[in-house]
Amino acid sequence: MNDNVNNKNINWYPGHMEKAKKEVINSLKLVDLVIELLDARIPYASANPLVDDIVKNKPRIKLLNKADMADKEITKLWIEEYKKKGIYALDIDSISKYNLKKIDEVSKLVLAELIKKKEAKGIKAQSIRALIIGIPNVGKSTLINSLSSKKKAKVGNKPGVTKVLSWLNITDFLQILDTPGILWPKFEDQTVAYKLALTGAIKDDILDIEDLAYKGISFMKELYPNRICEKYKLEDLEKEDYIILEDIAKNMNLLLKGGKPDTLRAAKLFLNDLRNQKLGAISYERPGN
Ligand SMILES: Nc1nc2c(ncn2[C@@H]2O[C@H](COP(=O)(O)OP(=O)(O)OP(=O)(O)O)[C@@H](O)[C@H]2O)c(=O)[nH]1
Ligand SMILES: [Mg+2]
Repeated sequence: MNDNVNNKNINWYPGHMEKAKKEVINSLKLVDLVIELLDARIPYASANPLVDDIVKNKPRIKLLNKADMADKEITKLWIEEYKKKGIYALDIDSISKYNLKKIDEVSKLVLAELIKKKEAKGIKAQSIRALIIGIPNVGKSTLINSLSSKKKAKVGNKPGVTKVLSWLNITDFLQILDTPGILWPKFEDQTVAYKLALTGAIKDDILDIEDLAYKGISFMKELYPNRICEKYKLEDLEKEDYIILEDIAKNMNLLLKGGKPDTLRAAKLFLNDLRNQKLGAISYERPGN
């Protein structure tokens, strides 16, 4: 399927993702552990529904990255929820390196059985091979770089930076396979698609920026109303989202010739603010809903 926007429905599953998915499946037999990297702001929407099928029974840990951009209290709830379900999970920040030291601990817990089996056969615990899987732009390459002492993997703040799979030696004991971000062929639930787009997993070229801004406004109205009111000097949120975007344009003095509100510029400003934490740390999802 090509990049497309059809009837405003968001879908992005270019050929390179299908190819990467096949390569990941082929590489699975080479690894001991799968690291599923999620976005702490959207732990549900950033979980690729294909992963269960792809990973099957391989030992797996879930890491909630970009925890610095999410609501700390809500992230805590997510971690508790995973714990209840017997899933090994950890919230991390790959830039400040928060909690990265604990990855080792959690990996060892999940790999304990494998290590025991190897030791029983007289094989000393040798290097562990892990594969990192996640949606585009979630921070896979950044995490790998932060775990290793040198910068090794290419990173960038747009989806689709890593194009090929590559092995990276993290320490003498750990090798990690970096993979390109993978989405899935169809977003059954467009709310999931909007959350992915708002957090930067879908490239902007295929998105209707104003439409996306309406969705962002709608989330903020529901979750953090005071923050948008303060930031854009809004007094009344009991309006249609497109009117609120016009109000943002007016209050921020973004006007077209003739004085009409420049809603495209307002949408870009708002999305930038949302994505760059100018509206604070945001959790778009809570466990259980
Ligand atoms: N605030 C914050 N930003 C992060 C974190 N981890 C990564 N980033 C940023 O997210 C952007 C994407 O990082 P990459 O490491 O290139 O993401 P990726 O998952 O490898 O992306 P693809 O290769 O495109 O699939 C970069 O701008 C990083 O600086 C984090 O924990 N917190
Ligand atoms: Mg990458």
